[in-house]
Amino acid sequence: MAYKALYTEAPQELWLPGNSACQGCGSTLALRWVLKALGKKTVIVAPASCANVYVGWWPRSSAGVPYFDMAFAAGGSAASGIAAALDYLNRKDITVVTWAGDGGTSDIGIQALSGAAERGTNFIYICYDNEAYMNTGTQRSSSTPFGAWTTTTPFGKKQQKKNVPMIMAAHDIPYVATATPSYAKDLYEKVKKAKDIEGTKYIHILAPCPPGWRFDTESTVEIGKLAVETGMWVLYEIENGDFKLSSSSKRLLDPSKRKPIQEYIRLQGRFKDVKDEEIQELQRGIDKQWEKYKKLEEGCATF
Ligand SMILES: Cc1ncc(C[n+]2csc(CCOP(=O)(O)OP(=O)(O)O)c2C)c(N)n1
Ligand code: SF4
Ligand SMILES: [Mg+2]
Repeated sequence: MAYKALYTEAPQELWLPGNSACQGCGSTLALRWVLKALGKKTVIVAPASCANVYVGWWPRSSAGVPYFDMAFAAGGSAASGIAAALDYLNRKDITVVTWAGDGGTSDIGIQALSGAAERGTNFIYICYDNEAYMNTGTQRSSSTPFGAWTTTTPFGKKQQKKNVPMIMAAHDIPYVATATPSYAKDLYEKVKKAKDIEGTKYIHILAPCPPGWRFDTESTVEIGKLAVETGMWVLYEIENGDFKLSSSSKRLLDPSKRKPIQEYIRLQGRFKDVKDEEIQELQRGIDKQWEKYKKLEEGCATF
């Protein structure tokens, strides 16, 4: 029912069908909801990634809004230039969005993002996180989770996932949030909220990727749900420094309420060779994050 109301509230489709994304792409599913939340007066900057490919070529592009393919490192800086130009023209009605992958955010683009946040650039930076460099054939990024196979981690990644939303929270920007398209209403509402806030907003979206994670294309939404239900992916918002777990994650503060992470990883070929001790290490990293979130939720810690 909630979804019916959501479709009624936001019937406009600004991400068009027939695009060249893989079947079951979590990134384009998220982008569809992001554009429903933002509306037509939106400009997108997309650094090198799958997002440059699935948008297609003008005049047959799938984006119903202006969409700039950008150099890999320049997501934050190119958006800063567009935001400055719109500010000069006094066009406060247009929302500038960077739509970047995890490689373009957590690795090569982090300096431009950090600079834009430090300047207080008025834009929304959204990272769609498919946890590897998918456009170039699944190389690891600093956002790839511990234990996951990629072509550059053939025996599983040996490092834990970098926590970019927390890095952005430390920039003291007015809004940081996490999301996943499996919880579309939550995603839609967070983007809508970000639209009305002045300054730099950062949203990090977990975007399941069937070919890169090696799961069946019809399981995208289920995989995203399991990421949240097992505590692998935590949904929250940070508004002016106040940390708040979103309802689907808040009920998991008690670890006994979380599903075993095996339920999430067993559906994905990228984890098929993980050993028991590696699953324990993955779990240890997740538990450590949750301890931090618990303290933040209770107001006993700051960024
Ligand atoms: C400076 C530079 N180095 C490498 C590339 C090649 N390249 C294009 S997209 C890409 C991967 C992007 O990964 P990510 O940001 O995670 O987005 P995804 O492809 O997963 O959607 C790479 C390495 C490039 N375009 N520019
Ligand atoms: S590789 Fe993954 S993120 Fe890229 S288009 Fe395909 S499903 Fe989407
Ligand atoms: Mg990626």
